[in-house]
Amino acid sequence: MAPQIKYTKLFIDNEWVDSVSGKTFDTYTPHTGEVIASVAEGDKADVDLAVKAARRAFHRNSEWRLLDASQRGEILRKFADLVQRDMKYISALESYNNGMTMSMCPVIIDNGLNYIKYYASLADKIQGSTIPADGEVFSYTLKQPVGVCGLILPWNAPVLMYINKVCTALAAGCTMVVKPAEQTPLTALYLTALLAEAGVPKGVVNVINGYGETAGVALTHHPQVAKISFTGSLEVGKLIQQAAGANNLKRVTLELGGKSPLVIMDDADLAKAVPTAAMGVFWNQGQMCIAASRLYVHSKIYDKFIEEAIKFAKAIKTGDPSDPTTQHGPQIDESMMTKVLNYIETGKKEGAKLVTGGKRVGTKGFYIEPAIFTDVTDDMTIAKEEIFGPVQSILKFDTLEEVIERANDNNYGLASGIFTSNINNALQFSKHIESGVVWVNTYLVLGGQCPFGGFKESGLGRESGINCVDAYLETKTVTIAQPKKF
Ligand code: TXE
Repeated sequence: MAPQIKYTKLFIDNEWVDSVSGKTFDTYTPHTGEVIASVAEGDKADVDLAVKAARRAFHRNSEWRLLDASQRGEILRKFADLVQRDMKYISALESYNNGMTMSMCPVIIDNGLNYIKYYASLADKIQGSTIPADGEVFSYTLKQPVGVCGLILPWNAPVLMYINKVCTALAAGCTMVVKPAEQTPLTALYLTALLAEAGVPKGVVNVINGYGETAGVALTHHPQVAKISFTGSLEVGKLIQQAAGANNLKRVTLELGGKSPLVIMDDADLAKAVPTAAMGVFWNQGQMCIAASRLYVHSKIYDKFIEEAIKFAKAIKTGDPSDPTTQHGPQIDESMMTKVLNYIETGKKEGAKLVTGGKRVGTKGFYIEPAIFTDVTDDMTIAKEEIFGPVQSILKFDTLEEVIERANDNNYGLASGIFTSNINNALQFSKHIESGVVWVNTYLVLGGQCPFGGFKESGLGRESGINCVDAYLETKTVTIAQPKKF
């Protein structure tokens, strides 16, 4: 049964409100492509109101600013309890609006709980330092929240993205305006209701549903927004950095795309490598910035690996994401499905061999069979560009040195992996690969404790990990004259 949709408006100053223009837009389920709700459509006027509310909540005498840091942590802990309480409902809503399978939603939201708890425990560990400055002075630093943050979310993992950005900003003591992706506003609205229930004071978290070109642009150009944290495309990431430079020099964190290489050495444990490599690119229908979308397999095991990989891909169960036995759901929308299918056509035209899958499934909803290309070469489009779909591109290599060179020859640098039973291979690869995350004999393992972000055009800054709050803080040095050093 479809989950009931409880919230569809904008959230400003802890109130659910219509947009100033009164406009709404439809949101769909990718399972059938049918409309499931109309949500209030915010634009510049609504962003202005939300930023004003967030500014008021950031005033030095506001309820939020006067809370003890440990109380911010308490609110986040309460939030975690509420997410746990409503786990089934949130999973169903995420699956309905995003198409993520019900076999995956609870796993990912459960992981999200760990992130919330981690950020909750960071709230009262934000501290400056005392400094042995030269001269007759005493110096120390204060770590202070940067101000109003604009948090712009993608559609590929809406709950986890919301948790990651909102809870870090809350731990740091910031106030914020969240813009969910236009494709997936529903879970962000529900989580915001839970934050209010957990005791977040009014104006601290505001949500404006809307399109990137209107609400997103208004946020990134707003002179009173001190920081933008964005996850999405490289193209928009560049626009955001330009907007920050052209305006008030907002602080910017960018988590962009990837074309992540996964290397299978000839000494790898294939029983582990084959399924891990497959799920590394097929999980969430390949809609992951960390997807293992360039799979380099050693020439000595190339044929055997491909045989096993095809078997694995063929056995993946595609279908209705609300069925808990489904492993592979739909792409987010028609345009993304078409984009992926076009990449598959390009792969064929450029001479790669499509050995399984790659066709649209049915005519309703946006399903694509998990696809494997072999005989892929470095110059092919499918080896260079982010596809963001269930397409495994397999390339052959002979030596570790060679594969490191080839893997690094890409503008992205988000994630990478290696399967090997030789520790020296693992160490060499980890040292020389240009990526923010490296997995050895595993893939897709993420947690709140570990910094996450990219080299090169995969982004700017890191999320999660012990220093994640730094991106939401300013450091202030205070130097006090002393009559005499003592
Ligand atoms: O991303 P957009 P799209 C990659 C992936 C995908 C491609 C396009 O390759 O195929 O991007 O996806 C908001 N100013 N990733 O079109 O447009 C938008 O409303 C401010 C990788 O969905 O970047 C949404 O909230 N904001 C990825 C968010 O940006 C703007 C996740 C992302 O949308 C804006 C998603 C603007 N000018 C896609 N234009 C990852 N890194 O995980 C759009 N937005």
